[in-house]
Amino acid sequence: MNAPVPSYFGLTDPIKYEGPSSTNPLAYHYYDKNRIVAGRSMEDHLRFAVCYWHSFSWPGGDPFGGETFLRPWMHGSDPMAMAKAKADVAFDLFKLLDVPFYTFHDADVAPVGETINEHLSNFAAILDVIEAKQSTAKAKLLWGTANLFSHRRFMAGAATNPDPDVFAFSAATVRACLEATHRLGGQNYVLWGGREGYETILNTDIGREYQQMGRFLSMVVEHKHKIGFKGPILIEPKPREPSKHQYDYDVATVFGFLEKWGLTDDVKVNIEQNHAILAGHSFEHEIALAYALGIFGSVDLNRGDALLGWDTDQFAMDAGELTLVLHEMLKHGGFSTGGFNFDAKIRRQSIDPIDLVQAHVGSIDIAARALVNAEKLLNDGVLTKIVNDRYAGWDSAESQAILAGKRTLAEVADRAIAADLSPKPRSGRQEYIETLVARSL
Ligand code: XLS
Ligand code: NI
Ligand code: NI
Repeated sequence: MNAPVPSYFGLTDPIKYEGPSSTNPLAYHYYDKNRIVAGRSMEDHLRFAVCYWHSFSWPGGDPFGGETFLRPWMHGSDPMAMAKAKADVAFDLFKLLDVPFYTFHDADVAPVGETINEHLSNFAAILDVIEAKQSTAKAKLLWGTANLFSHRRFMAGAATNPDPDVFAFSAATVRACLEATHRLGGQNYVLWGGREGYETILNTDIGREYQQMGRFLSMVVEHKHKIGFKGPILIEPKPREPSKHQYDYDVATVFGFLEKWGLTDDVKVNIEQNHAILAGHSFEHEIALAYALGIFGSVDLNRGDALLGWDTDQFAMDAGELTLVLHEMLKHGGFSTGGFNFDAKIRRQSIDPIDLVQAHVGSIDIAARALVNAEKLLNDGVLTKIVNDRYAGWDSAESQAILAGKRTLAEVADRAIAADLSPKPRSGRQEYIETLVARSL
């Protein structure tokens, strides 16, 4: 399979905005990229990225059956030619969707090598191809990352592997991917902990593994400064799958780890909806907490299935959930270097080329609609007022003195006793607030 396949999707013109009354399923009904919402264009707010792995490298398999998609670029005898054909299709989709960004792992774009030198030379060759394509494309790199989990050498982890040779192999891979990201002008660099975790305590020394992981991350940050890469390193929390105990469980866990290693200035989080719910949290909880802790970075936009306990990575289509997420984001000014990356895969029965286009168009549209809803909620100010009123007591001079460390426990206690306090419970008004949100959708 050598020939490029620019017409794979059967479309030539980029998807256009046609407005809410359009009946064209392949048009944007809400995503009007130049429309200004809360002071920024929709395109600049939402910063959509198409991911390489699910969209171009995943064949549609599940534990019971193999590929269903039969992508032409995944069949052939020359892996380099196949990688080039894949890049043609990928940049074709970026253009059709008219998105500003894309994302990849080394293993998505180039053939995986057996030795580190073979691996790096494959990657270097494809990097030239990608760089040339990007130079004439609108889509730029939102983030790059390394796949340190698919090959069997990583079955016991990468940085946390009991074998230091795997640690070194991983270091060589991450250095190459970080430098490639820098060369392509990528805005962030992502580390998902893949197999940084364990299956059974019977063969595991957690103390060593944490230390290895901390040192690895610190080395990545040191190298980022050395080469002058300005973007943040992003850790992507995930609680389970593939390993039973994943060390980057959720935003709170990652924050504790970053604090221990003194890395909160350089490392932020890439939050994924499906990972949030696998951790027993909501999407908006993880977003709000990351902002509160000062480590919000980027978002992998997808959704899990409420009835399935694994990472189904479906395309996000829930306007209600996205409205809450975007409301949290707008309160804090939204993305800086991050964006909404479609870490999402179409279902394995969606075998027509156009299904890949439709999935992105639908999810882009719903996120755009949610952005408008969120702006309205924010401008109405009702939710902000409810929360501000609820905490108003903490704005007093005395309360602020407590928080600033100017009062002791005894002083606060004595004041309570002197005033003979008897706090009056107040309604949380949850159903009223839920009604306001539901009516706005
Ligand atoms: C897997 C992760 C992965 C990261 C990048 O569950 O979401 O896709 O986003 O390695
Ligand atoms: Ni992800
Ligand atoms: Ni996922």
